[in-house]
Formats: sequence, structure tokens, C-alpha cells
Amino acid sequence: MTLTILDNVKLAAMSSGNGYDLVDDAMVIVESSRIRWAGPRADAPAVGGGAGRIDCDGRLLTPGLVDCHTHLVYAGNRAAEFEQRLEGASYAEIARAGGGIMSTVNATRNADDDILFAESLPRLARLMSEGVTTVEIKSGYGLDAANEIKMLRVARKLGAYTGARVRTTFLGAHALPPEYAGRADDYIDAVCNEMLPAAADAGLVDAVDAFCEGIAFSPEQVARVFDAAAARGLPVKCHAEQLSDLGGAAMSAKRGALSVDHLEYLSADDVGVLAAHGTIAVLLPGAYYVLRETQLPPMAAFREHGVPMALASDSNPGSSPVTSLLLTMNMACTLFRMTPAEALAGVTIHAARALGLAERIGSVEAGKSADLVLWDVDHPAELAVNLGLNPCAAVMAAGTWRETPYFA
Ligand code: DI6
Ligand code: FE
Repeated sequence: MTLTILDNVKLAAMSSGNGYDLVDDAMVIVESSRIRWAGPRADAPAVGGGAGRIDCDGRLLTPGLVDCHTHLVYAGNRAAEFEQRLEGASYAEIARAGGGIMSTVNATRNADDDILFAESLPRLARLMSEGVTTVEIKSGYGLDAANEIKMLRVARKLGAYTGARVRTTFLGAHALPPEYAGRADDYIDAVCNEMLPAAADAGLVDAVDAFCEGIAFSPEQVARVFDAAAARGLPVKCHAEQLSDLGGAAMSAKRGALSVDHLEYLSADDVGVLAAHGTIAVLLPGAYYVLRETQLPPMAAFREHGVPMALASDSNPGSSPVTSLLLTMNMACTLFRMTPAEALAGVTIHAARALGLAERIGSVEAGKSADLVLWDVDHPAELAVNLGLNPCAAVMAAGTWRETPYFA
């Protein structure tokens, strides 16, 4: 049994989901991979002489950050589409002309495991350099069984290599591949009857996602994918109401989705449906920023109904080439008018809930995994202030200090 005392910290425990739960003069006791005790120094229990004590010099201590929505495994880049958008083409127009997600599908299908791993590793490393200890990674650029499985396999390898806790999400219903042009229902049959079963049988699926949108799949088609997931006992989540309001979020909430993500076009009425079903709203300000969206998610209604708001990078080559949760926090505050406390809860406890992992991670509480970050700041609000400054001083993941190069 290894005991480590992190002494003299300013603790933002993030345990209530509402505010920082700040303790100015705090101590955290780590036993092996878990938090044994956290709270005011004055109340700390006595521990035996064998414990290692680290004086943290009053630094801020938070839970490890959780990026609960990424597409960071892919090959190639979409710089040419960035230029097209600057000349006035829209994201949806580029997608309908066969670019967008499909251009990344072509590059990803042509990449082997090693290339995919090598191209994706810097993105994960960059997220981790800012204190991310858990990251969700989706498939969705393979769009056939072999290539979806390849993406999920590479995502798991990235976790094993870096020590990040990686959760893999099957997103076969992300876009319609050209070989199924005009036959979307047949493709959904293949997703339900061939691709998802093959990926799940390979042990590579923690959850199932789908893109419910005019340029992707209808709520009815997504519901079929969710039925196939439910038949295998897999949790579901949905990209919904990103570009238009098709009712995908309410449909997903009624089917017990862990989260619904994007939500700029969600109606205030449907916010009540999320609240009634305990669904987490995952907000993705990187995509809002990059696409120069002007329709804000229904922030006031989320607060009024008490719908927990998580935040994620949506790291992907098109709509959100973002590999920074700190920048994401700043964008959520600047663009969506979240408070810095809401933003930090969004990348810790609420993000953990969006992954169904809140029993184990997302806050600094006894019994949870010792995923902890020390920051060179005076107050947690500072984490949302700077663009491009990384005040991460040290990261502990499951009780072990992380080594460079994953923080720098
Ligand atoms: N919405 C998004 O923001 C990403 N996927 C989705 O359904 C974008 C994926 C991409 O443009 O490559
Ligand atoms: Fe996404």
C-alpha cells in the first residue's frame, strides 16, 4: 500500500456539480490508485509515518480533466476546405459536394494502423499536456466494419501507450458512404446488423453515437441504431440539433441517452425532455466558433431546468480542429456566457457523467480514482481566462505522476 499526501493545496473538488467546492487550505491523501481522503488540512486524519508528503506550495488542485467528445483519430487534414469556407462555402455545402467528413473518410481508409496512430498521437498528447486524464474517442471516419474497427483499435492503443483513460465510441452512423448513395436505410441496416456487432464482438465499443442531421441521418434512422445498441446493452449518445432542429435530442433522451451533443438548434421545450430523463447536454463551442455559428444553445433553459452542461473539444479535422480543453473553456465563457465555474464543472464532473463514469472520476472525493492536476494559478477562474497559456504544473493519473512528454 502506497500512501501519498498532497499537502498545502488549494482544492477545487468539483464534487457538487455546482461551483468549485473550493477549500483554501486543503490536503489530499492518495492510497495506491485512489483518493483516500480530501478536505481542509485542519480536519485531516493522521496517517502513519510511511506516507510520502509533497508540499504543493498552495497550488490549485483539480480533478483530471475529461474530454467527453472527440474525433481525434483520423488521417489527413482539411486545410483546403478551410480556404473554401473563407471564400464563402458553407460546411453543409462542402459536405453535400462530397467533401467534409467524406474527405477524412477517404484519408482514414487509406491509412494503416501505424499511420493512424502516428497522426493521432500528437493530438492526444496536446490534450494531455493540459491535464486531460480521460478522453472519449469516436470512430466514424471508416464507415465500414474493417475501418471502423481499425479506428477503435488505434484509439485503444493510444490509451495504452499514453496512459490516458480512453473510452471508445462507435459512430458508424456519422455520414453516408458513397457506396450506399441513395440507400441510407440499407446503410443503417449494415450499421445495425454487421458493423456494430463486429466492433462490439471485438470488445472495442464502450458506447454508440450517431449524427442526427439533414446532411446525415434522420431521428428514425438513429433510433434504429440505438435499438441495436440497446440489444447489446451499450449506452447511447447523439450528435443532435447542430445545424437544424430535427428533434434528435428529445428522441435520444427518451431512449435513455447518456448525453446529447452540440444542441445549438435545440428548442426550449425539448430542454425539459432532457431534464426529465437526466440527459447531459454536451456543448461544443469549438465547432460553434469554427463554423461561425450565430445560433446559441438554449443556455438559459438549461440553467432553468437544471440540465447539467458538459463541455468538450469535439476535436476533429473539419468543424473543430481543437486540441485544448482550456481554450474550449474560454470559448464557452466568451461565446456561450458560461461562468468559469460552469466551464470547469463542464470538463470535470459533468463530462464524467456524460461518459457514465461519475462514480469513478470527475471530482476529488474519497474513493474516486486519483486523477489530479496541479496548476500554477491562484484561482480556478484563471483556467478559463488565458488563450494559449498552459499553467499545468503536474498530473497524477490513477495515483501515478505522469511523465513528460505528456505534460510540458
Ligand atoms: N459533428 C461534428 O462537429 C463532427 N461530426 C459531427 O457529426 C464533425 C466531423 C467532421 O467535420 O469531420
Ligand atoms: Fe462531434
